[in-house]
Amino acid sequence: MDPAMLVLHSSPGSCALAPAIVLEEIGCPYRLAGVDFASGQQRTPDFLRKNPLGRVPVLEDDGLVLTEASAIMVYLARRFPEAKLLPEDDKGLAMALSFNSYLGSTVHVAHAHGRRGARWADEESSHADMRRKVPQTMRSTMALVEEGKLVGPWVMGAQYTICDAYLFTIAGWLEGDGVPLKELPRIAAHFAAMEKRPAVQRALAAHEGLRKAG
Ligand SMILES: N[C@@H](CCC(=O)N[C@@H](CS)C(=O)NCC(=O)O)C(=O)O
Repeated sequence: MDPAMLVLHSSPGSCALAPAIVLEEIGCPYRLAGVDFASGQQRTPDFLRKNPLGRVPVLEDDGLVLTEASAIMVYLARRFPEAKLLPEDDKGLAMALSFNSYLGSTVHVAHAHGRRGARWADEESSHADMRRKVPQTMRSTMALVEEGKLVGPWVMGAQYTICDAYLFTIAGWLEGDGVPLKELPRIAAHFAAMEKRPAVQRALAAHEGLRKAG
């Protein structure tokens, strides 16, 4: 393998789909390295050296080991500016970063309360309480996206950006979190438009390949 080749560590169904979509949109060569959650590969010493939190995504690029989906997407968009995946003006850039920060720090955390309650509490009764709350918090946090943050047709308006990859990834969790996508028609339309993009189809197929291999 070319040592300079980008490597994205990912797991099917995870937020690492978003940077995988960004890589596919850019069209640069990269390797998708599967992390098998079922066997606890994210907690092996080898993986913990890359991310001590034991989480995907992790991007490796020529000595750089980068965690956090939002940062990885910004890094990729700036490393490959010709793909035009970030607004160039200050206000547009700030709005894009604001949107992705909201998804990462608020919506993703609401989702994680469903399956990863042990991050925040020890008692099973606390985990059960957190799980019950997920449909409500996912609905209310995504309602803000539906009602204003998503400009349309893409998140930032006419320009397709890294925000679209992230929104698609998180919108894909809604049904499993007890929120029918049809209740959020603008997000549903965005989701359908994303599904038509060849880059999105390639990223999904690559993750399906990881699922079959795992
Ligand atoms: N804030 C991190 C969250 C990463 C995260 O929670 N990843 C999940 C998958 S979506 C994970 O690796 N979970 C494995 C575990 O908790 O064991 C980011 O945005 O990258």
